[in-house]
Amino acid sequence: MAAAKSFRTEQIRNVVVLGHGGSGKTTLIDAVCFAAGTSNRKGSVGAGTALTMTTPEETGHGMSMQLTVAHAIREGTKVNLLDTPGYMDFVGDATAAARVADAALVTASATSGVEVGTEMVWQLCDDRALPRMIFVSMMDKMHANFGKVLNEVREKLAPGAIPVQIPIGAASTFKGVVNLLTNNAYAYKAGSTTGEYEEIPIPDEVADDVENWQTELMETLATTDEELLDRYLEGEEISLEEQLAALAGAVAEGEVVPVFCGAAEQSFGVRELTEMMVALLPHPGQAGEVEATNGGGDPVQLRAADDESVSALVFKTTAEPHVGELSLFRVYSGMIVNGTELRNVSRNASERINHLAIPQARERVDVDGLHAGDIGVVAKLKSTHTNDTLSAPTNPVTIEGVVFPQPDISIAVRGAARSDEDKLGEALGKLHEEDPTFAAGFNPEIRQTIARGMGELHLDVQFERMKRKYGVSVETEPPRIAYRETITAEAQGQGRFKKQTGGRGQFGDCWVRLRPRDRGEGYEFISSIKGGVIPTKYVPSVGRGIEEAAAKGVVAGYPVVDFEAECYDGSYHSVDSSDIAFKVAGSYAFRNVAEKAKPALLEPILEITVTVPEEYLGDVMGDLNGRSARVLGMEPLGGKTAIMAQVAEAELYKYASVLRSITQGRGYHRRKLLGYDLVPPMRVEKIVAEAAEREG
Ligand SMILES: Nc1nc2c(ncn2[C@@H]2O[C@H](COP(=O)(O)OP(=O)(O)OP(=O)(O)O)[C@@H](O)[C@H]2O)c(=O)[nH]1
Ligand SMILES: [Mg+2]
Repeated sequence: MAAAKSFRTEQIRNVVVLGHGGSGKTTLIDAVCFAAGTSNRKGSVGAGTALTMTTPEETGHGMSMQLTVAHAIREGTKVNLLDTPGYMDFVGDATAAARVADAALVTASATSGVEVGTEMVWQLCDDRALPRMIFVSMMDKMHANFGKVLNEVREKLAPGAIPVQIPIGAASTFKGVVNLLTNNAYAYKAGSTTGEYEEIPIPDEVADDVENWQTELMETLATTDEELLDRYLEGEEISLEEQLAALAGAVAEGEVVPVFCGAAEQSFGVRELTEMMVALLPHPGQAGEVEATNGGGDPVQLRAADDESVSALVFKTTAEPHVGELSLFRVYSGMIVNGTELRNVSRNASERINHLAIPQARERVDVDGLHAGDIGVVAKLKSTHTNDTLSAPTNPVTIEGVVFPQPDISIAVRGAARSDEDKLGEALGKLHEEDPTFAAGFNPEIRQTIARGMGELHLDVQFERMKRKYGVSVETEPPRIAYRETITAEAQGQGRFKKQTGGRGQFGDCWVRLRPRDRGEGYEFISSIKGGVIPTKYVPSVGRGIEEAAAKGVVAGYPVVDFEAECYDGSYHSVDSSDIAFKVAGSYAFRNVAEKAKPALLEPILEITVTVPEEYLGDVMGDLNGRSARVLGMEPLGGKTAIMAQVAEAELYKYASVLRSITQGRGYHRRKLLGYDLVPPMRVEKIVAEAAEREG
């Protein structure tokens, strides 16, 4: 694409588009950009051609899976639209997009209204105090009901929601809207892909509604400003400009949430929506200052103005074959021009910014410069990662990064073939680079590579990506549990090591008593050797031998913990004894005695905090019971209930997914290791059998 002119701060809007999965975000952005002429085809989600669906995984699954930035230009103002996935597994990218936007457009479908995901994204906006507007989408769908959705919005999300447009007709009779501010009615031209319309007289069927809503809207606006209120009460005319200014002010304060409607698939309503985003949402310079830390560690405020020193936050990194790595960033202060050298404080590196561009989904549109507040994209930065700050070398600052949610679903992975296994570590690292809510690492205790993500679909899609982009195929299995072993009775016995080879032999002999200790007390070695039956210098070697042997227990090969070993007798040879010989003798003693000391399996016990809305409490408790959890208590927590419980890790496989489905995605849990406890007898056999199978 040809180089675009750059956009001044006042000509920029950064709008994150959020909503429940399938509520029409991607279709809307496609239609908005096509109608604005910044996209050259009218795409569709179903055909995999929508502007902001850029990866085969997204087109394959028919849903957005990562944040994608596109822009529309209306009368010289560029509206950056950050498309986000609605499906909760991909909430990491929605969080990142909300972090760098100055306002939000929340979609709710005219048939499904406010859903779980709508409430979740509303919370994301609340966290950032984002000004927002609502688009009631899919007005053309069967059973579309604007009034019902509006009521739900007012009840569940925002009492201050108020329509600025109301629809004319619904479902198959949906044909246009009335703008309550201008008092104009528009009928869309059927078959127009760019949202063309003609002005019509206000139809009788909506006349009453128009009047009622107009009164409410005017009263709401009047109460935002005393002077406006006086004039309104005196029956004075209030101009459209004044109304828009009052509304924009109330939106910025979060007092009013204007509601719009349309049918993006037919491009109905998209032009006006774009105009209203320009008129009602703040530009970066109005969006408030952002706190950062300067080189000396002191807080500084960043202001979206060109005359400030440059700072920008990288909020997303993508890597596609043949394109390479791309970094999306938001300029928080100052202006970036092509060729600028910027400092990356966290990596202690410099980056030269060449081929500066603004993102249009998968395309990059070259620009000479980016003004304060804009969103840009550059390729092939050397050392910069997501959440790094780039700033002027003379005035380095660090902006607090996106706080990504912690991945809490784990699965073990291994390369499907030897060649996959070799490349696995690197590929997993690259996936993490692109998506901080995905992480993986080798756990030496259970000898598995564990991948963690936000949900099962999230993990599946990561493995699809890994295969497509890096040619690495994996097989998955449940993560193993890090069992331990202990002894439950006192026992004693001998460990004797004697070896005669050619010249000098090896000799060590010890008598050892093992005693159980309480949970968490660990291993202790004591010596009660008297009369030098084992020379003092060799005694610690017995202890080390026992400790090393205890790394592999006699029940199922797991580390043995919480016991005491007393070395109380033994013998030595003046020539053949050595440290190593006594170490071996110690290990023999351990193997021999542990068998007699009633060895037992221990399993990790976790303390979990499960947070759920009241209405799911019964179901969640029932499920916890089924997992033999010990409930310790309950506490109210901001409209929800937190349940504290102890439960064996083995009972928690896929718990996050189960909890999500019981609570329609609203419950979550945190876990931490509490300690170890004996495995109930009924489960021991299976664990032993599995261990034997693994050992081959
Ligand atoms: N009839 C009708 N269908 C629509 C309209 N807008 C979107 N759809 C359809 O609804 C489905 C979901 O739309 P998307 O645009 O993918 O929704 P989304 O919010 O981006 O979904 P996620 O990315 O999964 O969060 C697709 O099949 C669209 O074709 C509309 O205005 N009218
Ligand atoms: Mg989408």
